[in-house]
Amino acid sequence: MNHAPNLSTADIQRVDAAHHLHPFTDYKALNAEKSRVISRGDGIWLWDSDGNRYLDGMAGLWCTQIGHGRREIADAVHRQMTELEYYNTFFKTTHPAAAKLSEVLADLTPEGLDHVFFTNSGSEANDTVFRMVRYYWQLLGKPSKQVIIGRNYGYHGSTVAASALGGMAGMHAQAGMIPGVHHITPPYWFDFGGDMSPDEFGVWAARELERAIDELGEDNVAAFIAEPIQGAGGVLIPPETYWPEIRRICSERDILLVVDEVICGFGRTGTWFGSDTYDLKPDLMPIAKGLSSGYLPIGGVMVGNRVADVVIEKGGEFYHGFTYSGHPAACAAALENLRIMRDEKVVEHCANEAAPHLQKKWGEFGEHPLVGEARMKGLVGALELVPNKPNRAERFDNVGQVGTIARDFSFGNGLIMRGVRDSLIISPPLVMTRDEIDQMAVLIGKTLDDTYAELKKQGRIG
Ligand code: PXG
Repeated sequence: MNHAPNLSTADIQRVDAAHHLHPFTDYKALNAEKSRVISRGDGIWLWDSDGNRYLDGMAGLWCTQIGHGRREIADAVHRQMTELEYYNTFFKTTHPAAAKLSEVLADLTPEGLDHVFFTNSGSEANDTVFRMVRYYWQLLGKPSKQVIIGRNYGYHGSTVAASALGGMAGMHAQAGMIPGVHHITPPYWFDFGGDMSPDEFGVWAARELERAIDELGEDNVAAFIAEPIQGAGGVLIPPETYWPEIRRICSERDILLVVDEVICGFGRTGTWFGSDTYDLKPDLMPIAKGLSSGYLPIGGVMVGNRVADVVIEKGGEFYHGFTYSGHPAACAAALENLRIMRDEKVVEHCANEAAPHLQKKWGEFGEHPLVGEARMKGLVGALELVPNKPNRAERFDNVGQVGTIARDFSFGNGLIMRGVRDSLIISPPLVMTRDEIDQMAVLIGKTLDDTYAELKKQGRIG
């Protein structure tokens, strides 16, 4: 049912501009233009209120693994809402959907992650990490272990703790930093690799962690938090040497490994979790997004036995939780999403069909005169746009402008991609068919050509 049946596009834009403060938005700049009003979704397609169709190359916001408009999820949520629309999971209480989902997640996630703490978002999941990590070390009699090491360009959410764990300088500048968080260089060879080969750089970047632990003192370091592939930071795919070296360091040093699977989880990299792709053994694993394919808000922290045993056996009450932790309707949406993903072998489809097909196209885009690097893993990728190929050190002035120009051409061509600095990012639904990928590739090619022509016109490339 349309809840604004009598509103024209112009009416919606007007009331939106008057009253709605959007996330991550320059309000004056937005109000000088107009919001795009997205009003319908089906499969990989979205429609705006004027009937224009877009291919959703970002799967919503890195989350609609199964695509839009699956009736089964609406039906499952409807059933749950008519039976028990809400009850909490505090005070020795549970309900069937939360209990069942916790069992399914323990089964699906990497070995040893047998418990889940439910949240409503990835940000809350990372706030939960923050508290649980420090609580764990307190319970072990090591309260000095407080510092959590994250990475520049990392993204772990937008609450105060989650944004501090992330490495987005603009967010830190606006909110101030909280003490006890330290950031290291990310494994972003294209920007920071210098003269090193990707493999050499992967080891160097991993050893940043070792150097940071030495500098801060192992007795003060509680954990390292990282995304398997940094998503919002620009799809930074680490060299193959990075994660094995991080694993070595984490096993030699007395710190916890927190693997943020909010983007990489639920099939994005071609396995159920980025931790499967990179053979990681997380102590804590935040999840969200693809857990419900975004149909309702739900997240959580998978807690490994090392931490769970201490928190359960040694801890008293853990003073933490949200009114909607394990909300019944959200759990029902997640359960049905995971049923669809399993029954329809969505992850296998991604790994064996969709990702190899898109990766072939990606190889071709790497040849485009505007593209300095085309990287992809599973169904998440980036195209780095450069003014003077193959010189990877040379970048456009006013970082972000060219990425925005390209992103706007993409929208104009009916394809939603994201611009991050001067790269174009893609993270489409995992259910894309080969034919749909072919259609998407045509739009990406056109976007690159349009951007190239525009930059030539502006005299920004030779
Ligand atoms: N961890 C990771 C790895 C994320 O990508 C979060 C945590 C926070 O999740 P919530 O549900 O609190 O948003 C995220 C979220 C972007 C963009 O512009 C990325 C995210 C959110 C909003 C925008 O790429 N990722």
